[in-house]
Amino acid sequence: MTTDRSKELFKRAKRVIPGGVDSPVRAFGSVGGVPRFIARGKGCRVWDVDGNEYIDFVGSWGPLIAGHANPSVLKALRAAMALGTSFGAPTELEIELAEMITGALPSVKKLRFVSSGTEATMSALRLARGATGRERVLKFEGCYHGHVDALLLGAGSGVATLGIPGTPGVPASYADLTIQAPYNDIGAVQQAFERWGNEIACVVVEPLAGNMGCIPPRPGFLKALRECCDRSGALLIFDEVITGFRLAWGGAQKLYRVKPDLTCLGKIVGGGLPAAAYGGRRDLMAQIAPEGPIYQAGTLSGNPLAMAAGLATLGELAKEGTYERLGAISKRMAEGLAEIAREVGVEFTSVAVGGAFGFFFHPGPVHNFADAQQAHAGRFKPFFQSMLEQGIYLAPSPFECGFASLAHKDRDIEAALAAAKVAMRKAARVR
Ligand code: KE4
Repeated sequence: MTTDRSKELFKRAKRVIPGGVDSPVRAFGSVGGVPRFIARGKGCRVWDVDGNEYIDFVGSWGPLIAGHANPSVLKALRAAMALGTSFGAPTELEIELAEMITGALPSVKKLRFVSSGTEATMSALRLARGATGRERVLKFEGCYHGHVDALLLGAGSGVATLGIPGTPGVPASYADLTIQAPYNDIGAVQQAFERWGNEIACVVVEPLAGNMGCIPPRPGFLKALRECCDRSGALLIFDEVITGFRLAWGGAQKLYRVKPDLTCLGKIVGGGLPAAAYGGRRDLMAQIAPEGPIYQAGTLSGNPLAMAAGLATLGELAKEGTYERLGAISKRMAEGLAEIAREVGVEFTSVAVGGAFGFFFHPGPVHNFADAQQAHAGRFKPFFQSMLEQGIYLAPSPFECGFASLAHKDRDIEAALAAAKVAMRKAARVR
């Protein structure tokens, strides 16, 4: 496989864009080799600038659940573009998408569109602090909620501790207001509430963690968070930027039957264009300007092209049998990879929930970030590179998810598993 053009573009990009990429994970830092510059996509496949074809399990990190260049999405976009691209004024499209989302998620009575998941979580945090008059927030180690200062913390310590900045540029005073606990550790959460209960504005959680690999909530974990928040007057925020419309039509909150006070959405709701949203209880959303005093704004919020792409994508997902199909794809991938690992004799664990799947070179179980970090450090990279060489595009990090789409056919899954037979042997060579 030649990657000369990607190499050349990467060199050129690094002269004008930090690291040559517009988001760090795209630089292949944890897997090495040449990041592929993508020329085009169609269905579940993408082609790089050297003409190499890949079956894509990243789907732009989740949004392309209906597949690349989906005909319905393109048709909606063409119609919207013909009318203009942005007005900075209300349009009917944003009402239609808001009605569709609030119809799908009963806990979301009202919502506000923004342009990225980061904006959604940042705004939800400000709303929680403004509505409760409290300043502390509680998050979980290994959960990622976008590059929000208050949520970019350093590694946790296995118990609930006050955060330290996870990157230069975040003031210690911001991190100090954030408590971090291990995911799935309700004891640590209860200790945090015993110590800081009436200071905690909110708990923000990925109801299924997708940024430390794919780690589902343990039975009762989300319900226990709900109970801690109810007892203390803190708000429960579900960051469903990944899980929203991927795990079920009603998201993780439908699947796990726990009702948050606020929900953050992104990725799929924009159908591949920049759109995200935060929403929830009517009394909370009423506090957002101009209805209420808590300020939040955005030039391109509710952009009509993004609304059109989001509406068309959700329209595809609303069809009969969607989540059965997505679930079957993820399950086949997770089980197929595990079977291959067993045949090759490699310690491996995998999981599939709705349209998301993940795996670790780890005997399992993996319930939190500390477990995930115990995975074999040297096996993901050769596995990833071999899959890529064979035309299978996985997320270039062991701490991400695999994303199924409606465009993946059985033959695509079987091709990926055939490639995995070779890739797993490459991984097994690393002792
Ligand atoms: P954006 O600001 O990237 O649109 O969304 C931030 C975000 C918020 N919440 C969750 C649960 C997320 O997963 C994300 C972003 N996800 C990452 C990868 N898992 C996006 C890829 C990237 O950073 O380039």
